[in-house]
Formats: sequence, C-alpha cells, structure tokens
Amino acid sequence: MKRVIVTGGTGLVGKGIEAALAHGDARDDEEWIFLSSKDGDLSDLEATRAIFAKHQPTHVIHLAAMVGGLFRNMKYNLDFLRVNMAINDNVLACAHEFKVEKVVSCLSTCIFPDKTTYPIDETMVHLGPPHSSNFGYSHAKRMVDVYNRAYHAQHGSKFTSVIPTNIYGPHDNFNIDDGHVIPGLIHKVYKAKAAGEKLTCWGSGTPLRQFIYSEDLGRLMIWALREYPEIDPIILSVDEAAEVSIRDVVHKVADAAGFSRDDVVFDTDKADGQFKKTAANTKLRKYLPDFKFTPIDEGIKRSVDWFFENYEQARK
Ligand code: NAP
Ligand code: GFB
Repeated sequence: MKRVIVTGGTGLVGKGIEAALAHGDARDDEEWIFLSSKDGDLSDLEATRAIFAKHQPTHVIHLAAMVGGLFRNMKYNLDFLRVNMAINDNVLACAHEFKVEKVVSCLSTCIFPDKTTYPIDETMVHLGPPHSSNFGYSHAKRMVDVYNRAYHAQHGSKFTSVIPTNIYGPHDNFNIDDGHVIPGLIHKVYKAKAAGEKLTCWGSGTPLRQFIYSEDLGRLMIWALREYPEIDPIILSVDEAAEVSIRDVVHKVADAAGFSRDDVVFDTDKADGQFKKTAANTKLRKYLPDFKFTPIDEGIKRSVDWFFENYEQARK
C-alpha cells in the first residue's frame, strides 16, 4: 500500500490532483492525504517532522509554497526566497529521514533565465539569472533541482521535480492584488458586472503565456509520481501553439462571463513582467504522446462558472 502525502494539497494544484483522482485516476493500492498549512507550518522543521511522523508517507507530492502572481512577487522577493527555501529544505530533509521512496516537487517555468533562446527546455534551468520581478521565488525553486541531484548523488534518493507553466482552474486564489492573472481577471469581471463598470486588465496585454488547467496538471503529476523515472525535471506544458497573449486571455474571460469586450481597458502603468517564457513539452510528449489538454476556452469557462457559483466560499 502506498501512502501519498500532498503538501499544499488544499490549493489550486492540490484540488486539481483531487479532481483527477475523483475522475478515474484513483487506484486501490494508494491512500492520498491532502495537507494544508493548518496541519503544520512546513517552514518550521519540527512541525514538518511531526507531519512525517504522523503520516509515515511512502510517497510525497510537494506543492506547499509561498505562491503569488507577478505583483505579489515584486513586493516580497525576500520573503519568497526565505520561506520557500525553508519549506523545501525541511520537506526534503524529512522525506530523507523518514525513508520516503519518491518525492515529486513542483517548480515553475518562471524560474528559467530571462535572457534565453526559445523554446525553453529542461536543460536550461540554471543557465542565467531569472526575471528580476520574481528572482526570490525563482532561486528558491531552482535550488529544489540542486537538492534533488545532491540527495540522489549522496543517498541514491528518488527525488524529482516537475515544471508547470502558469496554472488556473477552480479553487484558485482569486485575490486581486496577490493572485495570478486568470483568477484576478475573473474576480475583476465579477465586480465589473455587478457595478456596471469597465474591466481593467493590468499591463499592455502583449505578454505571452502558456496556461495549463489544474486538473490536467493533477493528472500529469499523478503520472509523474507513478511513472516518471528521472531525477532531472520535466516541463508539464501545453503545446507551444497553445500560447496566448494576455489580451486574448482577458477577452476569453470577458466572453465566458457574458461581458462585452468593448468594456475592457488596459492600465499600461502596471507592470507586464516577463514578456514570455515559451516552454517546449518535447520531453513530456516523448513519454505521453497522446495526452489531451483541456482547451483554454473550456478551462476558462469552467473556472468562471466555478467562481460565480462559489463566490462566497472562494479564496479572495
Ligand atoms: P496555492 O493555491 O496558493 O496553494 C498553496 C498551498 O500551500 C496551500 O495548500 C497552502 O495551505 C500551502 N502552504 C503555503 N504555505 C505553507 C506553509 N508554510 N506550510 C504548509 N503549507 C503551506 O498554490 P498553487 O497555485 O496550488 O501552487 C502549488 C505549487 O505549484 C507551488 O509549489 C507553486 O509554486 C507551483 N506553481 C504554481 C503556479 C500557478 O500558476 N499557480 C505555476 C507554476 C508553479 P493553506 O491553504 O492552508 O494556506
Ligand atoms: O499571472 P501573472 O501574475 O503571472 O501575470 P506571471 C501574467 C500577466 O498578466 C502579466 C498581466 O503580464 C500581468 O501584467 N495581468 C493583467 C495581470 N491583469 C492582471 C491581473 O489582474 N492580475 C495579475 N496577476 N496579472 C508569475 C510569477 O508571473 O507567474 C510567479 O511572478 C509565478 O512567480 C507565476 O511563478 C506562475 O507569469 O507574470
């Protein structure tokens, strides 16, 4: 029997894993435990040790992190660095101490060098400084890859990582100041509709992003835990052709919410962040050539509907 703990299991990605398990991916020989910060603060070593002692996991999906969109990252680079370094050090140290068979940790395509060639691939994580907007978060995440290789070299541990693109879906953090673009725009369109006001998209709308729907990522992370054999990371991304501009995204959110595109305005005094981080999913396609991603229009429609139906309870 495998006992899998999912750190940060109550967030966007944890809920995506839960949905994938509920929709056909569950197996009888696995028990899944989804943890939140209420189960213990993973930036504290003793609290982390107590969680591992209590659950005695055989496998870990490590999601817990200080997370935020562009604007939260720009404000708190030091906190992103310190908190995430502490969480990652504690979780991997306890995974080693409690003889966990396999750990899959979650990185992000924003950690790649800013000045680079495209498309980005898994070999390029450490090839230059990340974008200045989120250098704290990026360096902490890059170190997970270093830890994984060091644990493997010194102890033979099977600790690996996945690198998703921007993620969205139900149960996201819809806080307008702290969250990512899709949940931010969904919350803003809700308010704009209610108040009869314009919908303001921050920045110029020209940056390009690849977005993965949370349940698709959940399915891929379950696969990575069960099947992915490498220590080196794997990019979990939609195809390059599915990259969209932020202008496309705000229009899709407006359409899904029944809001006129003519009432969308752009606040170009706000930052754009990194222009693009186009990632190749060649490695993923080598392992899973037939994996079908949820089309972004469908994913956005589901996310908008979820927020409008769950407005009171949604994280905002
Ligand atoms: P999220 O919705 O904000 O969830 C974060 C989770 O981490 C929550 O369960 C939270 O618990 C937990 N957590 C935070 N600080 C903790 C602490 N000190 N101790 C214990 N638990 C803690 O984040 P997400 O979007 O699902 O992100 C999951 C992973 O994906 C993260 O590693 C993130 O860096 C990565 N990622 C996210 C994106 C994206 O676009 N969202 C893109 C690429 C990679 P509470 O609910 O109790 O606070
Ligand atoms: O989602 P987002 O914060 O992530 O922003 P990043 C993406 C783009 O959307 C930027 C624009 O060009 C923003 O200017 N944008 C437009 C908005 N309206 C909004 C809005 O209402 N909210 C937000 N947040 N953006 C983050 C990193 O960067 O990506 C994190 O800072 C993290 O570290 C995450 O890894 C995946 O892709 O720019």
